Amino acid sequence: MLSPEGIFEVPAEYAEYGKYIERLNLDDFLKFYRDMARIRRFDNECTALQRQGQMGLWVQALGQEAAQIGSGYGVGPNDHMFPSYREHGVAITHGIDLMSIIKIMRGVNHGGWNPEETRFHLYAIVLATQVLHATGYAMGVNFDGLVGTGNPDVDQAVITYFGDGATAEGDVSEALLFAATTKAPLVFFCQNNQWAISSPVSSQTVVPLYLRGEGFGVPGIQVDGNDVLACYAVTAKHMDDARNGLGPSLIEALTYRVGAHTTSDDPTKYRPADELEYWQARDPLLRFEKFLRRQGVGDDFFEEVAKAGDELAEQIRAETFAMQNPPLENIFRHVYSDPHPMVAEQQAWLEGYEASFEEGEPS
Ligand SMILES: Cc1ncc(C[n+]2csc(CCOP(=O)(O)OP(=O)(O)O)c2C)c(N)n1
Repeated sequence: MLSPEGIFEVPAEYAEYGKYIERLNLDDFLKFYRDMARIRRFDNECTALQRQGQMGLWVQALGQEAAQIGSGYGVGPNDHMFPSYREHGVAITHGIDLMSIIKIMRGVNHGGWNPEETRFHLYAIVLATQVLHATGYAMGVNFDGLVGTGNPDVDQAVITYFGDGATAEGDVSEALLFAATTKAPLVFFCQNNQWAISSPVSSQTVVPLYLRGEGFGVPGIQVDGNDVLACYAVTAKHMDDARNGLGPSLIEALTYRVGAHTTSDDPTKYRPADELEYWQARDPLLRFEKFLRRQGVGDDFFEEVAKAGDELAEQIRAETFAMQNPPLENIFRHVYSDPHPMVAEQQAWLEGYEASFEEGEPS
């Protein structure tokens, strides 16, 4: 759809998706670009902060900005999102405070946001668990009759994000089956970034991943995951279909993890350099910049975006360095909804242990 030269065209057989792009105006395009640039700047700054000891770990989304910003904007205002651990781009399209992501990676917050307020659920480190959580949630939406009423204030859909590696977990197959048999309003969004740490996608599947759902009755579509407009259109259409009662579907976004798996990984040990070069030539921001310049967008805009990125980075750094450790009792606060004697015992022990430092070395 979007060529490396920035020329945009919707093939005739995908005209129904093209309608979603026709509704967009230049302001929407600029918003997409701003957010892709913003999340990339955030990502690079967080990598630097981790290297300086401010976070235990950082998980980069470099190269996946179009898949995340495009799909994020395809999710409606009532819909719920169940991310994995790399979806910082989706998070900003729904107003999540970026500092709450840093708090998780710093280990001072167990979740960082309240799904009741944001509809963006907790990051899931245990692969594919969120896919089952999303399926259960979507089944509940169905049971509550919040699908296909035709009332846009009522109808809801659910989207879940997972990687190519996660598809090898039984959880994804179970989720596809439950979603299909209950006609759950759920979009499975697989970011196929070609690698699961050091395992290539060829070790996870021998057929394209978008076909994985067919045997379960979940139709799939493959999209250029480095094309923000295509990702937006495909997600928006499939979320509309789910909300309207047409059941689940699977989107495979073909993209590439340009950075390391996490700051604990060194991809030069297992990834061929020419593969990286191939994908860097298809960088989602560069492609979209070419598209915008064709629309007459000039240097002023790109300079403004770069300046905003510097300001964001400065703010993130200042807030991270100023971050205080939260009260110790937070660790125990959300284990159970009601008090539990074993949790109380553990809390008392930890408080005593911490207090022993004030008196000298712990015994
Ligand atoms: C159940 C489980 N098994 C193994 C791991 C260790 N692990 C963390 S990330 C990862 C690779 C995931 O790859 P993919 O699903 O493609 O997502 P990506 O990280 O590339 O976005 C593995 C094996 C885990 N977190 N959870």
